[in-house]
Amino acid sequence: MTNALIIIDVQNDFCPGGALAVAEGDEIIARINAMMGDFDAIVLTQDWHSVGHSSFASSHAGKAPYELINMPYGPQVLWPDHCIKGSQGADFHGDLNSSAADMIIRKGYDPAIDSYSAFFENDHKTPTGLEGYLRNRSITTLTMVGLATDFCVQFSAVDAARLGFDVTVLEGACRAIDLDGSLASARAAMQDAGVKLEP
Ligand code: VGL
Ligand code: ZN
Repeated sequence: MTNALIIIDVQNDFCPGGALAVAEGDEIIARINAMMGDFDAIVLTQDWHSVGHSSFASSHAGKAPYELINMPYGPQVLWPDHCIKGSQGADFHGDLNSSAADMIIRKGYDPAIDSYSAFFENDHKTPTGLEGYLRNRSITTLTMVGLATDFCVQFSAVDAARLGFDVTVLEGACRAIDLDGSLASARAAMQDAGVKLEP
């Protein structure tokens, strides 16, 4: 068994003070740093959007953050502008031991489509390349932590389980946005997909 720790989007914009702050988002960092030594591979993901990205409410006249719209690939929550490539908000949080990463995968760089999952864009078809990287390294077992439980962690975990990886999400090392019950539905979707939820 070869295992990887997949650390989702521990970036300034998802931490307190950031553009799309997740409550207590920074409180998971010490635990994540401390567990890095238990894995054969460390993968960090980074939400990485262009200015004017289609997931931003500011790109749609008359729309406000957290409204839902229909995109060609399905429903899309509109977000405040966040994680603009190269910006300080898109940087990893300064307390995260990001130098331990073997691989950094960026997602959401196509202006026309959002990408919550580390494996596929939100059309559920266009791959990011992470699956190939993990298979080339004979990695079968994934532990996922990071931000946000109900968006990028959920989509990444469900895709990984569907691809046949053995997936555990450590909920205590994640924090949620929790929009209109999204945390409860994310937990149910992960369990239905065969993802193990542990504290
Ligand atoms: C995320 C909303 C928009 C996440 C990324 O990392 O969960 N959520 N972009
Ligand atoms: Zn985003």
